[in-house]
Amino acid sequence: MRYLSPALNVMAAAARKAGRGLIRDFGELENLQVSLKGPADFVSTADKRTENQLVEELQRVRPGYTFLVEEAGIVEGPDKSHRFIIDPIDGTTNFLHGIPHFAISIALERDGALVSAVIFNPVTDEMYIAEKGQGAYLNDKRLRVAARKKLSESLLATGIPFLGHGDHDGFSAELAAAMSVTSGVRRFGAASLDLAYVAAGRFDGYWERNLSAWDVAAGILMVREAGGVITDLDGGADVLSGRILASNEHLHPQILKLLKDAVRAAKG
Ligand code: LIP
Repeated sequence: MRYLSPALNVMAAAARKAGRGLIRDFGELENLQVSLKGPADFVSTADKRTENQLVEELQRVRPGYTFLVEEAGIVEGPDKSHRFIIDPIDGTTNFLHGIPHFAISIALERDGALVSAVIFNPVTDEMYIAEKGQGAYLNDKRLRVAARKKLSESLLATGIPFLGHGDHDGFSAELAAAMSVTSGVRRFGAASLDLAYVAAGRFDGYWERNLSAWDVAAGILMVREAGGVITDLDGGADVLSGRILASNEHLHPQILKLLKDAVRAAKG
């Protein structure tokens, strides 16, 4: 790992520490899956406990910073120029169902710009880090987005809207368009890891709507620092809006057009 700023160091250490607790909770879940009450309450407790632990840990080393976190929302600090954006368990539904694909996601903003990011999957022990201007890394390996230029050779990832969420017809049109011109579309269920996988060149592109800032903040920096392009679904800069498209510079305009045309055609 070539460069770890003091801030990134504390973020990675906090994620590793909280990850150990999540692994214990994930192990416990096996016993709860078969119980009548089910594991939902247990997971929501694990989610809150992990969030509290991360906030306490980071407040200790960076007193005064502001926080935007999934469960508690905004935790104001006197230092308004620094903000941590945290998802304690991204991929909660996977976690709940005993699927080992979830992550702790932590981003740091300075004066409104994303400057440091950590995405940690404690099950696979994959630690993704990025620092503005210093690149993105998976454990010790420098990350670079895939170089593919043709949609026909590309593997995309997305998020499927579910009960009570999102525009199901619009998404069906997008998916139909994407599956007919690419070599595949995946739905893995953790936005932060989808973005990390784009940064690592595993996925050639990823789009999703109805996300929250904590799902994507760390992943946005990861993709940028791996040389990728990330915009909202109008091609604009509002990437924390929760409607995002990440890819390389060759595929990004092609995917953007594909999705826009699909939605336009579906709306008639
Ligand atoms: C989830 C995402 C997932 C997305 C869900 C949800 P959570 O985050 O990462 O990929 O499809 O809508 O937002 O709720 O597990 O932190």
